[in-house]
Order: sequence, then C-alpha cells, then structure tokens
Amino acid sequence: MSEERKSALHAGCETCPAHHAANLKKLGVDMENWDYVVALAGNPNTGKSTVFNALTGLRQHTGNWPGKTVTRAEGGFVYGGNRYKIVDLPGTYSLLATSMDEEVARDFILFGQPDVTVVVVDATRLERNLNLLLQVLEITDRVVVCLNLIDEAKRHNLTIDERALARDLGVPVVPTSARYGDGLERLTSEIQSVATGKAVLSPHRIQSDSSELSDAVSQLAEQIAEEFPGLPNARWVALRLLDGDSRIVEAVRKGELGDLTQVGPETMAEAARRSAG
Ligand SMILES: Nc1nc2c(ncn2[C@@H]2O[C@H](COP(=O)(O)OP(=O)(O)OP(=O)(O)O)[C@@H](O)[C@H]2O)c(=O)[nH]1
Ligand SMILES: [Mg+2]
Repeated sequence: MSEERKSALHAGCETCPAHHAANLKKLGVDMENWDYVVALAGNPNTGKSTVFNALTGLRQHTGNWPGKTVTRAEGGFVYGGNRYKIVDLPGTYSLLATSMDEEVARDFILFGQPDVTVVVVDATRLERNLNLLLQVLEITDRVVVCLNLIDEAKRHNLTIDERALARDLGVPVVPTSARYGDGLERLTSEIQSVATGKAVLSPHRIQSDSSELSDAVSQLAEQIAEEFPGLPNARWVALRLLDGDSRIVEAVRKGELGDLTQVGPETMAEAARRSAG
C-alpha cells in the first residue's frame, strides 16, 4: 500500500468517532442536562467501577474482592457530541435480589429506565455471568455486553468467540481489559449506537412453552399496568409476583412499586462524607 494511501486511511481512523480517543471527554460529577443514562451492571468483581472510572475520570473504589460498591454512584462523560450520565451499580448475581446492595442494582436496572444497560461480564467465568445477563435481556433490549478481563482470559489460554456470542445473544459484545483501557473506545461507540437508536437489537429471549404461564403473566401484567401506569417491565413484575418475590409483593401491596425508582443516588460527595465520618 502506498504511503499516501496509508496516511489517508490513518486520517480516516482519527476522525471516526469509534477510533478517536480525544472524542471521549470525562466529565467527573458534572452531569447536568444529560442526553442518555447508562447503567453499569454485572456480577461482583467484574470491573464495573474500573470501567466507570475510566469513562468519567472519577475514583470510585475498586479492589480485588466482591462487594466493594454498595450504593450507586453517578458520573458523566461526553461522547460523539452527546452527554451521558453513567451509573455504577453494586455487583449482583441475579435480578432476584437477596441483599440490600443487590436490591440497589436490581431496582435501578428495572425501574430507573436507563437508555442503555452495559452488562460487564468476567471473560474467565462466562458461564456463571450469563445468568444475570440473560435476566437483563428479559427486561430490556438496550444492552451492550462488556466482555471484561480479556487479558486474564488470555493468560489462562481461554479464547472466546465474541462474534458468535454477540450473534447468539442478539446484542453487541465488546472485549475489554478495563484496567489497561483496552476496548473502551469501542465500548463507548457501541453505547452510543444503542443509545441513539442507530443499532436496533433483537436480544435472545428464553422461550416458555407453557401457555398457562404466559396466559397468567399476560393477565397479571395487564392489571399491574392499570394500577401503575407508566411502569416499565410490567411483565417482569408479573413473573416475580407469581414466583413470590417478597419485596415486589410488598411494593405492590403498599402501592409503592413506582417509588422504587425515586430513591436518590448517593453522590460522590455524600459517599466521601459517609466514609469519612
Ligand atoms: N487484569 C484485569 N483486572 C481488572 C480488569 N478490570 C478490572 N480489574 C480489576 O478487578 C478488580 C475488581 O474491579 P472493580 O472495578 O472494583 O470491580 P466491580 O465490578 O466494580 O466490583 P463490585 O463493586 O464489588 O461489584 C480490581 O482489582 C480491578 O483493578 C481487567 O480488565 N483486567
Ligand atoms: Mg464496583
């Protein structure tokens, strides 16, 4: 290839938002007037806060043990001309939350109405991580998978066919090593495509062949939607009720289902004050 052509190609890369590092502007806690909200979900210890810090320039606590993030933290970044508010959530193994911090994550994914949910998965423990991912895909089709700890996977001689995974799941899969900043450009670019509606996804849904169950869910979901107008995921709430999820049962009984979204986030300043005193 001629030198001229090479440099033309290179210039093309530099102006393309997907490859232009300077295109990302970290906003720290300044996230007024955002265009889109992005939630960072995933099992404990998969690198969510590391991704959050890399995109916002903030310093959410990270460390090599699960359960470091216990409340939700928010920060901002600008990418491709849009302002994003990104929400770092506590790790959770499932949306059937059993602990307080899992509930924080669950409530935000379900009721916070994020424009994009990034599910950060551990590439060295993919099978275990798929549980939460498949649950999230049941309730929203605006998902990007961040296949993190790729460096660790390589170290263990694990290779993942991320294209096949993306095809089977029906959503973008981006391999990353967040600790080293690898893959984060593409991650932000996929977030942008999903947020702006450029990418329309058709995620994998688990098929239920029980018509009794689907009839019961439809019937109940209709009643829930009537009682709580504007509530997203009425079908999911119906499923949880049928399964006897005590927190959801209580929220419905007390008429507080809509209020689950109203819990304010803990700001970085509040978190600092809390840990200081
Ligand atoms: N080798 C490697 N380590 C990583 C990578 N991403 C994150 N880590 C490390 O993994 C550990 C956990 O990262 P965190 O960002 O705290 O994980 P988290 O998902 O926020 O954890 P919880 O808040 O407990 O759910 C930290 O020691 C990070 O430095 C990566 O891509 N490669
Ligand atoms: Mg964390």
